[in-house]
Amino acid sequence: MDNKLIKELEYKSLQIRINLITLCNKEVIHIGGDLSICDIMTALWQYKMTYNINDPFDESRDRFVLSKGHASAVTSFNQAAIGCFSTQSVLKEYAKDGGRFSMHSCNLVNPYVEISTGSLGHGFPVACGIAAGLRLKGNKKSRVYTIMGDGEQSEGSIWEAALNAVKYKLGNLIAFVDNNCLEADGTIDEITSLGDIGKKYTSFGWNVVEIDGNNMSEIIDCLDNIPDSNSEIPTIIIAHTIKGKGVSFMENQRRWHAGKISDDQLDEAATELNENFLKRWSNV
Ligand SMILES: Cc1ncc(C[n+]2csc(CCOP(=O)(O)OP(=O)(O)O)c2C)c(N)n1
Repeated sequence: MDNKLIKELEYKSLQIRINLITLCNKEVIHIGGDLSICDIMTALWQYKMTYNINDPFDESRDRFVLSKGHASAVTSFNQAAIGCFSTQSVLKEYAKDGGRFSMHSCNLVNPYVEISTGSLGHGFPVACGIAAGLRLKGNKKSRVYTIMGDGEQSEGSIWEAALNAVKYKLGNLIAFVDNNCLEADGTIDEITSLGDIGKKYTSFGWNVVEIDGNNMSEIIDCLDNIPDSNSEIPTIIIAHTIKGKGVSFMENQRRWHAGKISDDQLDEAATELNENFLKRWSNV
């Protein structure tokens, strides 16, 4: 693996985390689930996806559907990082009346949002529909990426869509499950135990890949090796992650599903994030 690339992407991911905690000091955001997918989102938006920042409706774009729609802030900051709008505008407008950014992304006010999500179990079926639509239109290049939560797997609509993605041979669909083992009200095992998620999707006929979703090398290796968009089998990436990843007082804590942090907590979190990045790369 190219160390320079990984360091660069980890640095970008660090910047997104700093933006997230900065916003979290001003507004209540879904910080736990934003942080768990931060590395995947950075790799998707700042490395993998084809996207035209000047035309969010460009037919040749890859599509992204945030099925776990509450992780809107990490999406907006990544879109800002590639130039869709400024980071300052996200920090300024988030959760404000008339603003483009809110706790669940809305495509009526922000054209860079493919579809509005927030009601769990809706994004993934729509992503399947978009993938089928691209096939019907003869678009052989674009892929559809979507990220679901593991708690979201308890929605029945997920499994109807999982069946149909195989039936319609949607190899242009790449789905992630953010397997952080925690929901809003408790652990996955306490609420609706999932058993082996990978085995379930395998039995449905999906191509299943398992990665550490907070390890940039593994994420890039996985994205570099996903099947061609013309292939006939949809891919699901079970990403083992940590809710609140990178800020130790938030990690694996139900309390930090959503919330706001104090000035002192912001200082503590920023110091930890910056120091860990420097420690990790100082001798490489
Ligand atoms: C249909 C529906 N039911 C309930 C909620 C409220 N809700 C928002 S986030 C969440 C927990 C989701 O857990 P998970 O999918 O594991 O995502 P994570 O919190 O790990 O990001 C719940 C229940 C919702 N948004 N939609």
